[in-house]
Amino acid sequence: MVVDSKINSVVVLAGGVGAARFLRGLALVHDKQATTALVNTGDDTILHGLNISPDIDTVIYTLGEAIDAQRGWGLSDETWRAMESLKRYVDVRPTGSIAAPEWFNLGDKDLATHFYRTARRSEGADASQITSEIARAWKVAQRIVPMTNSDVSTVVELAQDCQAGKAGTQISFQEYFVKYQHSIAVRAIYFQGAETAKPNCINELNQADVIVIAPSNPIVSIGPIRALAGVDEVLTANRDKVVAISPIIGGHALKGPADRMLTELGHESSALGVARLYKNITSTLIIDTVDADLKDAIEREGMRCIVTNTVMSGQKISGELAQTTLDSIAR
Ligand code: FO1
Repeated sequence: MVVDSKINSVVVLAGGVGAARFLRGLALVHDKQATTALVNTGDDTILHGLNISPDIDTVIYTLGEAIDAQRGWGLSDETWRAMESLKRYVDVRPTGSIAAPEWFNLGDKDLATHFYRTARRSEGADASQITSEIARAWKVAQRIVPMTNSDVSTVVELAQDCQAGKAGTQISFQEYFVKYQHSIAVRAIYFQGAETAKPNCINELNQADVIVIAPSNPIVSIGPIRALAGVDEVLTANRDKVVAISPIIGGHALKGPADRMLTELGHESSALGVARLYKNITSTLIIDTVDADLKDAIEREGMRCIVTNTVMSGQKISGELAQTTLDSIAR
């Protein structure tokens, strides 16, 4: 392990897959005990009465070397017997009942995590405590912290009439993402509960040597964290040590709906569009080599721009990206 002597604590603002891969790379070049991931929980949902935290679990399973690499979510070597058994109840479910939601796939091994989280919540434990217990169970040495201990829900407003409802209907993020495979147009995103929710890690952000905005969806992964009272102010005050990695490469997201969502919400789906969203809170933006021609335009927005390979197709590249990210602040 290489430990950069100038850098002690690193806080990473994190969504799901892209952030998890970045954190795995960071573990190769920076002390895990001095790394905190502040993770989006706007995607959290309750199904079958179970509390499910997809981004938290994606980060923990990835760092615990247990993620299903191909799907990017859930556990490897998973079985689906509970989901198969659920189908029996779909036919008897009364109209209007949301019991037996078979559109959201919960693997048999993954279910144990949701059982544990739900049981601990009913005992009164808060999200931070439960998350640290789950991380410990997976032998994850980094601090994994939910963005807040309060319930904040990302809600998506439909732009047009579609199978999910009429234009203007609001649906949960997981319905948008999983049930409708993010194939429906959106016209607004809300983070319900964010105004009154207390963010975690404000002190850690102020004290961090480097704050990384992971290559996650700027609207629905980083957006909920920024929507919590005081977070943008802390990032702005610490802008010199904030570095972001663009999740948009050649105008497209590697996974998920970030590119379409940016366009639908009036932003440019490019690394320059990402720069404009982050310019008040970020001093440095890292973009992929395919976007090298955007460097000058990004720097005209008032940020430094570093061009490198950001496609984390393997651990070596993730480690190199993490090193470049730390070096960009510690130079
Ligand atoms: N994503 C899917 O596309 N389909 C699923 O059925 C699905 C189930 C699932 C279960 C547990 C979990 O932690 C994540 C799951 N995801 C699934 C991924 C997840 O909902 C999204 O990738 C994130 O919310 C977006 O970051």
